[in-house]
Amino acid sequence: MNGPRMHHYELRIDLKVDGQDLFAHYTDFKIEDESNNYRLRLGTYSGTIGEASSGVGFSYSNGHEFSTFDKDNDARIFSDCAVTQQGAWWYGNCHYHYANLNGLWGSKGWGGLIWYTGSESLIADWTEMKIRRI
Ligand SMILES: [Ca+2]
Repeated sequence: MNGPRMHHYELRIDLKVDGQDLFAHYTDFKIEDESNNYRLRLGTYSGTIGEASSGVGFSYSNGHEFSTFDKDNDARIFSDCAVTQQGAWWYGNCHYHYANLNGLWGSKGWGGLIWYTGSESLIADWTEMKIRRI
């Protein structure tokens, strides 16, 4: 084998929504290197928060590069989603409402810690992302 040994990680996201504890789990979690703008790679979802399809929730960000206010790596040509949504994230075409856990803490609206399940938009009061080597 050439190069460093590749380890595999799983990801768990915990959220508190209106006092209720919810979670999302992904079988694989990988962030590509700087030359790939820290592109996100996610495995299969399971959990209690809900993702009706792979295009919503955090799975929406799968395959997207990481954007910050000074590094616009999103798929939207004429704006910087990290600026307009006030938080760095793996944005695509600024569909921040699918999931944005780097939104404005304490905001109860679209700019908050939002998660779209496919049928409803949840605003979290608290979130935590944890990885574990598998
Ligand atoms: Ca852009």
